[in-house]
Amino acid sequence: MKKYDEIKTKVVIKPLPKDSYSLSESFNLYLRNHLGHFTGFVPYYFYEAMALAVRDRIMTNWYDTWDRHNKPQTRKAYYMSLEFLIGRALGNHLLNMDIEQPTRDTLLEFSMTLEDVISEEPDAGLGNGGLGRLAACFMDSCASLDLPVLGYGIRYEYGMFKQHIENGHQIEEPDHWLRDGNPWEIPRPEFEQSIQFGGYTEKYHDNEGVERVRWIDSNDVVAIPHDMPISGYRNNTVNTLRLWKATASEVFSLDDFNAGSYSDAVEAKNDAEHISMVLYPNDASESGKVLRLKQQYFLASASLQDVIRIWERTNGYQYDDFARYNVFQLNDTHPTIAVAELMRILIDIKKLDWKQAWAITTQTMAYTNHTLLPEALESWPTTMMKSLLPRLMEIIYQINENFMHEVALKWPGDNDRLARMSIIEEGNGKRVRMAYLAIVGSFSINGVADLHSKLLCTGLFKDFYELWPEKFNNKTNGVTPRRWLAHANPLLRDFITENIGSDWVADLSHIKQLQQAMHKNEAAFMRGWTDIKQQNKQRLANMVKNECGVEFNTDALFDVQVKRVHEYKRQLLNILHVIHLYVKIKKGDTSNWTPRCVLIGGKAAPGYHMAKLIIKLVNNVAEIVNEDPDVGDRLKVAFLKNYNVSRMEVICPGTDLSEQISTAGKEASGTGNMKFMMNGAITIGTYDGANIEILEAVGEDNFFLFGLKADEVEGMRQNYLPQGFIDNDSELADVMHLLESGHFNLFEPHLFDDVIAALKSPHDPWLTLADFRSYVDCQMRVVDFFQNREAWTRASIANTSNSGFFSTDRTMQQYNADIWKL
Ligand code: KUQ
Repeated sequence: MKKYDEIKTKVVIKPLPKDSYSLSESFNLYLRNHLGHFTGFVPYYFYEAMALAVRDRIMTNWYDTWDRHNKPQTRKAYYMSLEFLIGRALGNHLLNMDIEQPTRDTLLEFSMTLEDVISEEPDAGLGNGGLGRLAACFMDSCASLDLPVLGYGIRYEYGMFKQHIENGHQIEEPDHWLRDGNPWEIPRPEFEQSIQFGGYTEKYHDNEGVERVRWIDSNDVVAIPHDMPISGYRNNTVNTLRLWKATASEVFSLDDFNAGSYSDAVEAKNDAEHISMVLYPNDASESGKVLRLKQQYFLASASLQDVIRIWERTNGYQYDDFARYNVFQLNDTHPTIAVAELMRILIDIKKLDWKQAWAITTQTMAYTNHTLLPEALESWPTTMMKSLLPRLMEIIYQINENFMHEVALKWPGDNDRLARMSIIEEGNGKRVRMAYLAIVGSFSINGVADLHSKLLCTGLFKDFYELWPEKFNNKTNGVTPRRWLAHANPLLRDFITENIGSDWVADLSHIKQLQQAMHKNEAAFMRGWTDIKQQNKQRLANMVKNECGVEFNTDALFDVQVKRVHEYKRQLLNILHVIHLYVKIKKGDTSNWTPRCVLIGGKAAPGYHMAKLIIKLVNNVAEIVNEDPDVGDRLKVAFLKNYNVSRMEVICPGTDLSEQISTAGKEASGTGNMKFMMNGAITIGTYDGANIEILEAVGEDNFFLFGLKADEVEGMRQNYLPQGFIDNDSELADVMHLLESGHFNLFEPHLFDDVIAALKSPHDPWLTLADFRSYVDCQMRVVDFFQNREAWTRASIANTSNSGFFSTDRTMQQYNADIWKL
């Protein structure tokens, strides 16, 4: 048989033309020959045929990039993440490959618009929120910068649940996004990997008489890679996102099958396939479920084995310079079991000794922390870890023992410190602290915004920072300007390009030039800017009308808070302000009133009672406010259901005011804040996460800052008396009174008792009432400012023109310069 490489050099695949004639021909072939649709009009098939035609035009670049990035002596990074919140792909590829116009032309033959076809694509919702979307933006930037970075994730059959609202309550519905297939993915069963679970370990002596450990009697699951192309912006680079699907292994099911138990065999198959069945819908909180640990190990093991397979193909069976050419970035602690798994592979399978294996591991692993919230810090019971992953548990104990020696050497006799820093948390029910395993096993540890990284060093990871200060660094998050400006806001994209050329799409630092461009013809520039904002507000208003049945007038201030619903993000503070405005209107205190449309959207984790109650409260307040004839156009409130990536593409261009109002010190970074800023919204926000850096970039005249700072929050906690704030602020008292009177739950008595109790509790961790006055005053400054439309427009332009830093291109360049060194 000929070797693949020999054949490959003979069969040269020519890139397909990208003109509308050729595209139309491909499209028709797919629609009619491949998919078999001659009659009827099912818009989904138009999407599918178009996606396949476009994919054909990605393919040669994909091969070329793969070859180029897999040459020997090419250092590569692997972004390991349990989440990639990609959203739709078609529009993104069209932009990157510059074939939007031929695509429009082709569809015109069928009297279809591109927008109709694009909206047929289901969102790939393989993530919860910011952390998953960040991974997707990183992939986009790495391709656009031609960095050899491979993404590794799980091909969940069901992504983030779909959110419905019934009688104001959140109802979750499964998101079977793969039901009609996925035209973008290429399954590669030839590169399957086997993953072990359960069983036990035993010692044995190998041929050379060396004592070794083997892991036996395990139930094995097979991981099958499915590759998704990640195209770079007009640079012919196509990177790979490799997603693993779990299936039963032949051996696994055949045993039972041969024993005559067909149904047991099928059950085993089901068990295996459950591993990649569904994304855990908890954002910033731990699930603690065995299946979640299985997912984590499944991803880590399959990906590491895959990297080693590729390594051996080009480098043979030597691992001396493995660490020179490979680096793993762990997206939070979720894939951190990779630290122990790489040790296992190198020691048990590749027969390296502990020292060599540890050197390789600690030179290739890098860990990103995304949260300080204690409820989100992962720790697994050692009992669970031992029964599911017996060999990994042994290795973790060994890592910890060595580490404890190191600590004892540096701080002799400091037993408290030993206990504090131990990877194994003692006490009844021992647990493995995954963040500590990640720190001990990595050469780099980073936070995701300046403040967050500082708080890691002074708080959560203080002991570790004292031991290894050189490991700690900051990498402020970003968002990709391709999706979040060029694709989501075509009107502004064309306007910007008319004014400063198109270089900004590939290098957002150029966006600064908007300021000078504006001065050339200020009046026209400002008019253009406001016109576009109005049109984008209309597009958003249409969506709100369709989805919520609420009429948003585009002359009003569009005030938007969309993000996961969580107490620390303080959607409640927003609602208290809405109630305050309602009280004012009812009192007739409406002279010089600025009409405001408040939009709130976001999903609550299905088991998070308080978050779900907040959604219900928003819906009830919206109903009362919107139906009150005294209120009219002065105030509108809508809860937008099923907030996701493609909805954000409509929301952020149409927003005037971006709500980023978390309790200071709690939001690690935030990335929605950056999407809004890029699209010319002005932020009302606390001194938290990346808000701080946004404020510094744009200047305090163009940002509405309010609330306690992180250190003030900690100070206030000692002696927090919410009742005092109510007693000293008649407007807050009015709001609380109305809420407590049951005005928003007239036929559902006591419905909001838990919300009220949480707000009034001296132990409220989010200190919502402490920031009420500052927030309401700040909102008054907002409306004053909005009345002067010219000033507002200037601030809006300032926000977009100063958003250059918040491109993930910059973030990725910093990861590369400081950590990856590709
Ligand atoms: C935790 N932690 C468990 C799924 C997600 C998690 C399961 O990451 C964003 C930040 C944002 C932070 C979010 C995060 N998600 C932390 C999570 O809350 O502030 O912008 C990306 O860094």
